[in-house]
Amino acid sequence: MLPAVADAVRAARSVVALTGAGISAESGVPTFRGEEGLWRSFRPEDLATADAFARDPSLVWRWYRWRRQIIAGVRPNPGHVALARLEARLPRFTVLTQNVDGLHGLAGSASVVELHGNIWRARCTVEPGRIVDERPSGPSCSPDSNELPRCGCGALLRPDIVWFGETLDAGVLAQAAEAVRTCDVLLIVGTSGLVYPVAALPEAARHAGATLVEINVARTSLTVIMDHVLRGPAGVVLPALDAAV
Ligand code: BJW
Repeated sequence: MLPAVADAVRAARSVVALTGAGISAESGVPTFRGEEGLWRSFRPEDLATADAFARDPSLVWRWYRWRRQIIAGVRPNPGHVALARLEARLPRFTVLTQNVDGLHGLAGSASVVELHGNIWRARCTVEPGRIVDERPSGPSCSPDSNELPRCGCGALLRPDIVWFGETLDAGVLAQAAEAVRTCDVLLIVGTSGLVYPVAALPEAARHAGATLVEINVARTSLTVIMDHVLRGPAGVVLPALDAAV
């Protein structure tokens, strides 16, 4: 199976990697679903919706500060690095990631589209165009802080993350749709494929004639439409693929 995937990647004019929480699991970032996923201990409707933020912004910010602390302490793993290495060698390679941890960029990937935002950015609740970069340091990273971060205009800041019931940035979604429509190979790495509209991208790629490859430790809702399945941890499978291409 790996040699066939390597052949397809080598021959491709354009490759896209669609990644999810599973690629960062080996770095120590918790996934959302599954045995040890965040949604086992936290209810998404209490933390990851605009209603939850309106009800209790302190609770939501505490949760994000806790996650920022975890992410501040981790490094990209061999899976992230393998994607960056493939990008450096192939004619066109794009990472579409649902992850908000920024680890693809840290690993050296240059062409990265962050579909669900970035945990290190906050944005104004009144003027959404005002974005504040809050990289590790300062009170916004300490989970003990109850301080609510504010924009220069005085309004509350919120995490620049796409919550349930919110639409993805139209430009970002259009970029993703174009990338999958024009790719020859789509690598689908460490995602359960349950969250829309991102979960519809593999079908769009298939419709446009791409070869679909799933890299995951477990079967997912997308497995049934795959051309190839590489079962195993992304931190092992992706370096093996990089070596074989
Ligand atoms: C490994 C591994 C290793 C582990 N190696 N693999 C139908 C159509 C359109 C929309 C909807 C619809 N039905 C419902 C909706 C609404 C909703 C939705 O999709 N709900 C579903 C849950 C049913 N979607 C939305 O609300 C989206 N907006 C939208 O659709 O706007 C239009 C609209 C507006 C109003 C009403 C209706 C429509 C927005 C979704 C935003 C999602 N945001 C989140 C979290 C925000 C909080 C935060 O991060 O701080 O994004 S949800 C969460 O799930 C996070 C992730 O990016 C996303 C995807 O999760 P992912 O990455 O797949 O992780 P897991 O944990 O699910 O899976 C991990 C995988 O890794 C597993 O498969 C493991 O096996 C694997 N793995 N270790 C390889 N080492």
